[in-house]
Amino acid sequence: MKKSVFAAAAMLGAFALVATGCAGGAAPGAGGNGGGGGDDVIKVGFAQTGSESGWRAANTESMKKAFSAENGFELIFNAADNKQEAQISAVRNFINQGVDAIVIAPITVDGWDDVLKEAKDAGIPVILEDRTVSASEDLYASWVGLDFEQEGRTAGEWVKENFDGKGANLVVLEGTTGSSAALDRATGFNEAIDGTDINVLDSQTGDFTRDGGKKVMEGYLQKYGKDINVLFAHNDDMGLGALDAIKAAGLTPGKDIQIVTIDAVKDGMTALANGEFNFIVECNPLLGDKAAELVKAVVAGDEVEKRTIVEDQSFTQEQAAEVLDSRPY
Ligand code: GZL
Repeated sequence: MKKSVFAAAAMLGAFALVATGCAGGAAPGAGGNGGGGGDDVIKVGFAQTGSESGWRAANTESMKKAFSAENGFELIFNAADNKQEAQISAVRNFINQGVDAIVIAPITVDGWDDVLKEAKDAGIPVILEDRTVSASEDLYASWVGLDFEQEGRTAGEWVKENFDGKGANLVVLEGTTGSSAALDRATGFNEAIDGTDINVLDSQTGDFTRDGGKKVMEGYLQKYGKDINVLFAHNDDMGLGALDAIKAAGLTPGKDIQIVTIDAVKDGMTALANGEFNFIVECNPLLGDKAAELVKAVVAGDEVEKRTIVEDQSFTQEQAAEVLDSRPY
């Protein structure tokens, strides 16, 4: 696609709930050196984290569906196997290919300043989806994602409501170390249980994977056994891996050890409906349409909101049973 030179303009940051337009100008770095098929096709490089969880599979499907040829895109997709260096080099490749825009689901918050500056210098706008970065906001055009801190807070409020005053022992399966999802969920959760008598026995990363959750839970069970009353897993997949370990230890998940997780993917909601999980906070992975809308607007030099938060909800066992068959992912 040919690009006109966009007037450089600072983006006015604005916090938006479910995407509302606000003042702004051409995105940082807009007006790159072009690329892609015909005049109107937008060539986009998408740097995905990898394929670590059911949530990631649903997010990838949503992104590929939105950035389709029929929607006017040529998509170059890269999954970085949850490795930050591989993801950064994928972004560098997109820059070298002269794409029209780059979308990133950043594995961790840090390490992005240099490559984002390279994209800006090349005149290629960057949109973040899902997780966030610590780099300056003027290095990317917009971000669409979820309120991870609120997700953690909602999970913590459920634990407080059900376990405060009982001297309960809790263990935590953390998400990928250094990811905004893990950092912010921990912040929200810890704020919610602060001041209660809930005792956090241990907190280690399972890297958002089922295998990671199973291995860490096996260690917890060897160390603490029946003393564990509650498990908070930063995502469904680690909770699902922990189920195997809990059953192998002769305990009943959902009863001997109550489990609260975040995501609300199909397998997690099934475990909730059948009583193995006790509460799930949703984290909506269907971000593709909004990300595609932002890319089209930014490449056209239109105004875009700096941040778009997609709404989440939460589910009890009864609610999961009611909605399970109608869930979109
Ligand atoms: C959250 C996302 C997290 C999910 C995990 O938006 O980044 O990464 O909670 C996924 O399931 O692996």
